[in-house]
Amino acid sequence: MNVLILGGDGYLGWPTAMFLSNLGHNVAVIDNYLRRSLADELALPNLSTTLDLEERVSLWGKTTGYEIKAFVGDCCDFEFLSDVVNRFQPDTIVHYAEQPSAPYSMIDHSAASLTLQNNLNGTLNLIWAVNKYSPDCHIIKLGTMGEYGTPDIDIEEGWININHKGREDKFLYPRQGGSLYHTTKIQDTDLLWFYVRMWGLRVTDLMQGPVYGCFTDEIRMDERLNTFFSYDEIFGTVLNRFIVQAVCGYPLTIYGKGNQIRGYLNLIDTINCIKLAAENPAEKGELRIFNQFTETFSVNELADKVIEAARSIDLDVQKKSIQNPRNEKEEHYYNPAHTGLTSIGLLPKELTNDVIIEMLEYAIKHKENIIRDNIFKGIQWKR
Ligand code: USQ
Repeated sequence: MNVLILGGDGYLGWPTAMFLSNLGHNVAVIDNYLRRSLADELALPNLSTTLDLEERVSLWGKTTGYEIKAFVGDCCDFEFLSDVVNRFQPDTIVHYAEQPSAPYSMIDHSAASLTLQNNLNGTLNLIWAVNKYSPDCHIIKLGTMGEYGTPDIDIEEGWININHKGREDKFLYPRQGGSLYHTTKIQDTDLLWFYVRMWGLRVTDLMQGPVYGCFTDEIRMDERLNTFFSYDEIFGTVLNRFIVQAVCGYPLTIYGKGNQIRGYLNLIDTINCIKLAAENPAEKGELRIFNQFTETFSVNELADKVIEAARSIDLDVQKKSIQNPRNEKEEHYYNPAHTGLTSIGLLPKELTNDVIIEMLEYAIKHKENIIRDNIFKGIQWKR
């Protein structure tokens, strides 16, 4: 397949590009380095240095003999995106090219505006470029479990049948995002659903939970092929943050009561889910939705797992509840369905002691790069 990855320089985009390339697909990536420049502006470096896209594809070529084409440019530039879609003629487009951080979207008006404009215009441009130049192409869009929020009823896989006054119809499951970032993902889903109905596009929307991890088979080939590993309050997901906190003796930052439950998955499962979705495309005129996570944990459960694994390598780790900078429920019901991806072949990788220890060892190796002041700044979501 010709696979075009939007946001191919990111935490998930780059490992996905290598994985699909290594399977023999013809892969091209687009990125405008937004994620790197936001982190640079806020002085929030990764745990370890990462090559830029051009260096990455060059090293990938030397390591494997496979070519990944890199286009540096902005998906919000319609002419640029259309030109790449027209020239590359993708069978599948994986759309990661969004401002990916919920905390970033809550910093101030300018961050909110950037998030809204970047995420929605990029998705709109993609839809128009595909419809004009590659209408059979399968769009795989990264959504988020956070689109559903934490309702007091079971979360279905994208859709819900509603029986109202004796009549029944199927609707998108109700959405209620917990941050502006999550709200832009809801709006993405609405845009895609509108154009699926209007123009018969072929779309898979993946409702992904927080991802953890830093290794894939391809990264193991040469550590310079690594992906971002963020541990700061803005760009780090919670388990990656806890790993770094554990190795630098910073008490694990439990926000509030720590009973917030989310559906988590390993980076390896993310790239497998993309592969499975690409190999089993949605039908034309279908918006297919999968809930993309493998296990649910509360924040306290995650912290306890890190503490236990750390103890086995003689690291003494504490956890500490701090006032929650976010505006979220700290006690809630959470029972989301997630059978779609396993039904097309996903074999979930569990969060075992060994997985945590491998991440701890990676963080220990790069311990000298940890900037403790970046771990928690307490950016308030309430105004
Ligand atoms: N949390 C803590 N302590 C911390 C950091 C986070 O208790 O130091 C808590 C948060 O309050 C939240 C949970 O851990 O309840 C998860 O937080 P997170 O930062 O790992 O995840 P989130 O901000 O929701 O966003 C991440 C990704 C985003 C993706 C989303 C999936 O950055 O791109 O869409 O996970 S989900 O959360 O299911 O919406």
